[in-house]
Amino acid sequence: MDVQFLGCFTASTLPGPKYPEVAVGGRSNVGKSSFLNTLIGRRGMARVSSKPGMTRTINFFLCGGNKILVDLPGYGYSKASRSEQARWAGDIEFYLNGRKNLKGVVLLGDLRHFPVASDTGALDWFLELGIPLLVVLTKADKLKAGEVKRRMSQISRALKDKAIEFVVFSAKTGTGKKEVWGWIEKVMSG
Ligand SMILES: Nc1nc2c(ncn2[C@@H]2O[C@H](COP(=O)(O)OP(=O)(O)OP(=O)(O)O)[C@@H](O)[C@H]2O)c(=O)[nH]1
Ligand SMILES: [Mg+2]
Repeated sequence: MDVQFLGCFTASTLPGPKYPEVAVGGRSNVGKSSFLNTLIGRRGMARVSSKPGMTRTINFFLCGGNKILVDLPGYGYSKASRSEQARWAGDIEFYLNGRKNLKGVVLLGDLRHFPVASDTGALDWFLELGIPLLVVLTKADKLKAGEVKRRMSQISRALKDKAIEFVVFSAKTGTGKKEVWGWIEKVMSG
């Protein structure tokens, strides 16, 4: 697939809506940028770091010439200054609340720990947007098959009431990539 990096933006520099968009949010260091790289099949397209707080702007990737995947800054990065954290939160809020061509949001969680408190907060926030939501549980490669199954049934019980869809994913092995693309295509064509 042809992928083009369109740039890093903040609330005041966001480009006008041109193509349908799906945004990827989640706490800092959970693996959002790695998730995007695996989806688009480009290792270094979105910058990844073992230290939290890597992505500090809203980053746009044009995929296949007709859809945009959006890498959001992570929340809960405690080492950033208060004012910087407030700016990110403001950027994310501005983007999510006002984007007419936003067709869906992906909330990334760590399969091992989901839902931590900040995930629950983000889940409610994203649900309130009233657009399709997919929970992606990443880093599945860090668990044994039996553990993955156990976590999946726990999480499925936790999400059942709200009828939230989820996919188990690994940026390392590509597990879940097909399902996620299926969901993206579905919400973007809707
Ligand atoms: N084993 C494994 N490691 C992963 C996976 N996804 C991400 N990582 C690692 O987790 C760390 C954080 O990944 P990033 O993709 O930078 O996380 P992020 O959510 O974009 O972080 P911020 O931009 O700081 O919010 C890196 O060291 C990645 O290599 C995965 O599926 N499996
Ligand atoms: Mg990132």
